[in-house]
Amino acid sequence: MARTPASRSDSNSPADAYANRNPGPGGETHQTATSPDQTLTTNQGAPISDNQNSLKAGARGPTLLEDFILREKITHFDHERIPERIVHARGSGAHGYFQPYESCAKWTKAAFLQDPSVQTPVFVRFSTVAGGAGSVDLPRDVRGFAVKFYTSEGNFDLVGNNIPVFFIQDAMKFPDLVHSVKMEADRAFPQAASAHDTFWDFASLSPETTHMLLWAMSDRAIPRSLRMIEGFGVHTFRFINEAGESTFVKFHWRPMLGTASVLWDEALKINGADNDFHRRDLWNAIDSGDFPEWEFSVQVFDQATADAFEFDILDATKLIPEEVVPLTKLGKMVLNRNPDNFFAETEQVAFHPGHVVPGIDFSNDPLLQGRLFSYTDTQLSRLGGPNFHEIPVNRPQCPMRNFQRDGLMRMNNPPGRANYEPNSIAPEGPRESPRGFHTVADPVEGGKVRERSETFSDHYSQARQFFRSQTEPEQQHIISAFAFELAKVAIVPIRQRVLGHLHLVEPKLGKAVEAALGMEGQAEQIKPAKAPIDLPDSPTLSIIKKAVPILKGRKVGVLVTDGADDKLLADVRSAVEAEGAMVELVAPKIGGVKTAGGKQLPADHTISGGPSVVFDAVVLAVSKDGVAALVKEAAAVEWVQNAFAHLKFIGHTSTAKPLMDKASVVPDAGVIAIEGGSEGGIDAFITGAKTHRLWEREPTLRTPG
Ligand code: HDD
Repeated sequence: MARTPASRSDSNSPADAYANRNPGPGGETHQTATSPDQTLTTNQGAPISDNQNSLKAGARGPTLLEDFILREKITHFDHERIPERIVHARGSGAHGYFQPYESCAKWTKAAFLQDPSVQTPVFVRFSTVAGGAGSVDLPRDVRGFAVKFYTSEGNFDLVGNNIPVFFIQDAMKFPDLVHSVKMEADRAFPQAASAHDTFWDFASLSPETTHMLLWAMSDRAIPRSLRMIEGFGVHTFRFINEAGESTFVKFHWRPMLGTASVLWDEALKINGADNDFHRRDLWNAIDSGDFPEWEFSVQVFDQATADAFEFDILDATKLIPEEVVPLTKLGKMVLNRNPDNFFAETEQVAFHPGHVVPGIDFSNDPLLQGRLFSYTDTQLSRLGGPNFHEIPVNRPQCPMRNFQRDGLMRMNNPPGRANYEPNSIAPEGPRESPRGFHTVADPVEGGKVRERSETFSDHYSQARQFFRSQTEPEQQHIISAFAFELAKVAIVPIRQRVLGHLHLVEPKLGKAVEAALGMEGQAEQIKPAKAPIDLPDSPTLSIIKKAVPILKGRKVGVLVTDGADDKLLADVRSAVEAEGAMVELVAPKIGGVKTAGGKQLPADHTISGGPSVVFDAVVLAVSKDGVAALVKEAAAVEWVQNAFAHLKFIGHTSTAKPLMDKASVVPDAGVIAIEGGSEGGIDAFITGAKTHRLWEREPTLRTPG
């Protein structure tokens, strides 16, 4: 499992790259070079004899317009890009499957939730929201979590996020929200950042954003790995069973590796060290057979529960605490195959909350209702026409037949005269079926109004509940995040308005952010539409409170020099790998080091190329001679300094002491001598590393701001 990045890229041999590994959902083959004849051809299939030189009038003469091979190649290249998604432009995809634990027939007739022996193929795309396609992986941002289930009764797209609530309550506000958070209109910066005037201007003038802002300023918005994020359908949906009975449902994904985040200072540095940090992590995990998994869970509730709830279940800025309606686990999703081609699959995949199947239906949530229009509309311009459902990654993997015809880029070739229905000339069909999709006959009444329901008007109570439910370190991070973002807001009254909202959420929060900004007493007085109420704490809203000790899926960086102890290195590696984690060696030179036993060990990274921010825990396995050079090396000192500042567990040899002293490492429970003795040892290091961070260290190192 512990394959090095070098060995991974070696596996991308031309033979692999050309292998026709993706026959497409319909089993059709795509043109590849797997045929015995490897001849390079044009798109029309004409063989090419020279792919290096254009056709010229004489070796030094002008290029001829006649060169159809050159023109085809350049024309195709000129059109290789399509408009990037207006939001969620940067994404990473993977294939896998979903399998239910047992039949969910009592709630839903959805075909993929009936039989525990049936695996339903899925394609998942994770994304950041605000940044462009080439932006960094670790901005402070919401993560998209979109799953396409290729069920036997059509595609079901669960187009969610890693945060269970949303910024706005009505789709009417989505363009404003997105305009405000993306690069500012005149200057085209900042890229992939909410820390600027326009976002906070909009947010502070839209009190409904408050609850989501608390989540966005929490560690949820800087995940350690896409394999460690939760996912939420956000809206209330409906399950419908065979009897036509409807229940409300909220969808949840829970990562089997636990939910985990990085620290903000670490996120900033990771973006510099490896701006593909999440994309690479997901790809490498799947490539090495360490398949990420999530449990699919639901909160199912009836009308009586909905009526008793303090908030409106149609309001996407509210969640239902797990303590109120517990989660029921329905099954597991495993991602076990990387895309063959990023563009064909991850870029062209078209999700849509309106892609539902019999057994699943919508609620009247006005945000969801607006989304039902937006997603098809955006694919029309993004993918160029109405036939995007024929692109292999979007195609259903069940029979798909109707009388829709033609249009740009039509791929299938329907035979016959019958392109209408009813018809008598094609008795073989297709025809309507009682099994077909039936919308719940939910009664509707009322005048045509442009109004926000009064039941949507409490914007602070759940934000308060979220803040109060966090541990002390998590609260400090939220305070710091607000201070960081607002410090980038140049227009002072905007800052003051935000502070006013924070006071309504929780005076402790408002005051702490004021203090961190050096703006004591400057909050604007804001009159809430509805006074907040105190709700019971919900411990499941905290990442730290529900953290489980686990090292699986993590990476331990081992700093080595010439003369490193062979046995110690081998013992560290086997202890880490026994936990399902991975070791990578960091050395002064990429050629590696010569161990005390005379063995040449290749390195995975140089010190500046593999800074400690990309690891979950570190080991300093340096020799006495080796350390003398490292203390004079700024990158090595910073490597150790950062590991300590980011609260990581540090295992070390006694010979590493000069380097730790130079890096101002103060001995604490997270600094562990791995050579053993009465305390410490590799086991103690592993036990500590499984808890990921020594939170007690943090107050000794930083104050909010
Ligand atoms: Fe959206 C993409 C999730 C509200 C309009 N959205 C998009 C993606 C995700 C979400 C994960 C990326 C899908 C992919 O990977 O291709 N969006 C959400 C969630 C929302 C939400 C969880 C609130 C609960 N979105 C929302 C609203 C609108 C849109 C209210 C418009 C009225 N979203 C879009 C879009 C996108 C999109 C513009 C851009 C690219 C795409 O659809 O395919 O149509």
